[in-house]
Amino acid sequence: MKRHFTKFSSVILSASVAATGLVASSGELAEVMKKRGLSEVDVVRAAKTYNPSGVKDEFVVFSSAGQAGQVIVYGVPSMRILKYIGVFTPEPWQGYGFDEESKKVLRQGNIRGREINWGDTHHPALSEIDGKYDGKWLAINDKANPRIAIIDLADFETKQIVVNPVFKSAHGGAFFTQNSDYIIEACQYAAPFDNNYHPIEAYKEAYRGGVTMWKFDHKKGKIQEKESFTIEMPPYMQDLSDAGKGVSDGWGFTNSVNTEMYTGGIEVGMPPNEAGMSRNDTDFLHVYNWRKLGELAKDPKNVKIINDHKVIPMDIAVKNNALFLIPEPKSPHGVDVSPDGEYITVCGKLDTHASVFKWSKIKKLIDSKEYVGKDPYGIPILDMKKSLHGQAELGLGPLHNQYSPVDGEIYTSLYVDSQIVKWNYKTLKVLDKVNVHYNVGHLCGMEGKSADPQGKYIISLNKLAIDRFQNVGPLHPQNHQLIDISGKKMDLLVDMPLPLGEPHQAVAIRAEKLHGHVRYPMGTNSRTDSIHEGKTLAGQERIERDGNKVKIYATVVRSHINPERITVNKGDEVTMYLTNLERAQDEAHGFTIGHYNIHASLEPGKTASIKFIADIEGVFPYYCTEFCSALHLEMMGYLMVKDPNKKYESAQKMKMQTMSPAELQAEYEKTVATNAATDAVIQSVVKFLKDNNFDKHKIVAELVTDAFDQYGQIPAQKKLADEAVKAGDLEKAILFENMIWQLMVKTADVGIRAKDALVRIIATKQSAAAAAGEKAFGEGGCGGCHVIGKVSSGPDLTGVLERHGKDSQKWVKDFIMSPEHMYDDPYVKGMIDYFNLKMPNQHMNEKETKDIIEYLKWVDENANLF
Ligand code: RUQ
Ligand code: CUA
Repeated sequence: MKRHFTKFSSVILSASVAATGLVASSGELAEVMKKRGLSEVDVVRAAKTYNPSGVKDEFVVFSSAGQAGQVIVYGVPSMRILKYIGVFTPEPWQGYGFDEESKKVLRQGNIRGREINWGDTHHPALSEIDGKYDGKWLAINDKANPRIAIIDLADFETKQIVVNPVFKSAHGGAFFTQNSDYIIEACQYAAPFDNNYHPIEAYKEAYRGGVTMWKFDHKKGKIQEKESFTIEMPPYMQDLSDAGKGVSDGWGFTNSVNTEMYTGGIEVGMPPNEAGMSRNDTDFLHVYNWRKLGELAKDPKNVKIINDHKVIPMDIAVKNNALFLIPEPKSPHGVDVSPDGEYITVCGKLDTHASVFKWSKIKKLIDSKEYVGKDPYGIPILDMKKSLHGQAELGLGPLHNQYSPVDGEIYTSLYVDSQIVKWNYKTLKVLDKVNVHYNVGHLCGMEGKSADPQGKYIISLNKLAIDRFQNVGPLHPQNHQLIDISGKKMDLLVDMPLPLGEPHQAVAIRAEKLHGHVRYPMGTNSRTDSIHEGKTLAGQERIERDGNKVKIYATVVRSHINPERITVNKGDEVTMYLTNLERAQDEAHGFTIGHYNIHASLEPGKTASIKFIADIEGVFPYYCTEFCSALHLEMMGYLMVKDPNKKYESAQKMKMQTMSPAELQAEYEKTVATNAATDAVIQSVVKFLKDNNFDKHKIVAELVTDAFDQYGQIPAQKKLADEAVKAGDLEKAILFENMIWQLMVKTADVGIRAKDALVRIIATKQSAAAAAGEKAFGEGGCGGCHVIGKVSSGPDLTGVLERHGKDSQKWVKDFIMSPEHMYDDPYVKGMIDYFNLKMPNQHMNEKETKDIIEYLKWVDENANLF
């Protein structure tokens, strides 16, 4: 056991001491380039996106996952995927939709009593303060089933889903207003607000479009449904929207695509929708004063209640000068407000132009009531020309815009041309174009739609990938392409396949604005952020029965689930509360019971519950689903479901051989001795840590806290072991002593990591050669026998450069490069006898050998630390 432990710690030590700083041999780069067919430009692009292991990204992107109803999180510039967040769709890894707490969130999304288990997510939006992203909340819409979800960026979990009470679809959302007072959600396909049947012939009278203003409590991160309202609008198919900011704060802007109010009917001999809906030269940009309407909505006189929800009728909005229309080129797509709020760019989609409207001009027309007419519903229309700053001819199929910190600089996606175009919305001049692959929809700048765009990159969210990736069948992944915009010309750096649905829109935030937790306060219901009724601490585990209702209060911690045996009657309603007692970062456990369609993810401190009717009889193993520790497979138990109406015959007991009392005593003593030896190792690490003031370094101090979490559990186990000895039950005592050893190993695991971190902090800096040597030492497997600072399966190497005479370095070099020639050297012979091992030829080349010697010099300089 002792031996095993030393090995174990040496593995940790050698793995974690391996440093960065490898120096490429001369010509290696050219060789790799040649082998892989890379040009110099390729290598520069690779270098711009490559993150060495452990290095984090500058920006974090939240991308819609389209039909998957989830959110994809990835980093820029590395384009590495970090997480999928379950939102409208069950997501088993996170237990989303499989534990009771998350089911409650998912079921908030039921519509008219019906469970809906997917979503067509389009537009994620980050919460804002003064128009700048604050990294607190993420909202995303579902177009198919008009809903909005709120994700908490403290733990990246979905906390709320609201259903739009009057819309039947919703595309133009989510968009936060500049201080996150409201979230805008525009309807897409016009439909009756009530839930009744209305013939399509009554389209103009009974079908409606609109914009819902969801009131948002920024502190709590919750939509307040009762304080939200919808602005009734004509059945024009309101589309993408944006909130005004700066000078235009308080106003909202929403495009539309079917002011023709065409309703198709191929089956009755009518031209298809696509022909009738794009007949007019212009559609309408809707301009509305949501702040004023929000005030009006507080007075019951001004609202109609439909499906228990406030709707402001069009005539009320018109009477209060809060709703206007401006013609815009037909069937437009994106509308995007500039960082200062003064310019509003509408993309033509079917028109080659982008139209730049100017807020001060619009405002002037509104203030002076200068209208060119009214639409059939009585809404005043402003003159298009007088509202426009100008138009720019960009190319075919302009869709969406993003901004950069350069004054007037804007980036627009061209769907038909498959290009990103950089231009200036003030001078209306096109500056550059770059080809993308293929057919771009949205594009994502770094905080590119906030009041504080960061520039640097644009991501092109392409609808088609065609030939870009390995063929994986007719359904292709999506293609996100990263473009460097820091130079005069745009430069496409890299492709990333996204295989989870069609990510319409993505938003990016500077990584340092995100402050995710690593653990919950003990016993937290993560979906409500309150202490869970089922919170269970160590020692409180229990099974409670009330008739046919069984409640189990369980805990999980490396590496056991408590309780380990649960017996219930067939038909019982079983609720199991599970609390993860861990405090250590990333020590999540998962929980499942076979056959019962159950899964929970238990991050440190979390309490989650599962509930089921035990309606099938039998024996069902349950276990932890995260490989959390060396004894992860042993982290299990049994659910036994028996039929109370059946008689079970007990099996005939087999006669098994058992240990003699003397053997038991010997094993007990051996176990205790192993523990004492292990504890001595721990104490030596503790001494080292204390001697070197570990508490001055936050990272080290945190690791030490984690280690002592484990160590602190030992006295209780020791007490149980000693009681068992007293009661004469050595069998049981051995098991408790084994448990103590488990806790010690976990302590040592983290403790040695702490020591290692401390050594790194206080040791002299390694030269590049020494670092390369350390790497060669680690990768060459030298650490398997040689542990720095210890005699292990081979001699300790501290001082090896001194102990072979004045030409020690040469001796070491020769020995590494061809040890078999020196097996007869008397010193080597002695060592072979002592360790019963021969140093093997590890086929190190000359450079590696030299580097290792440099590393050993560094070891000697810091010998006091090992
Ligand atoms: S959009 S089709 Cu944002 Cu371009 Cu949904
Ligand atoms: Cu806990 Cu595996």
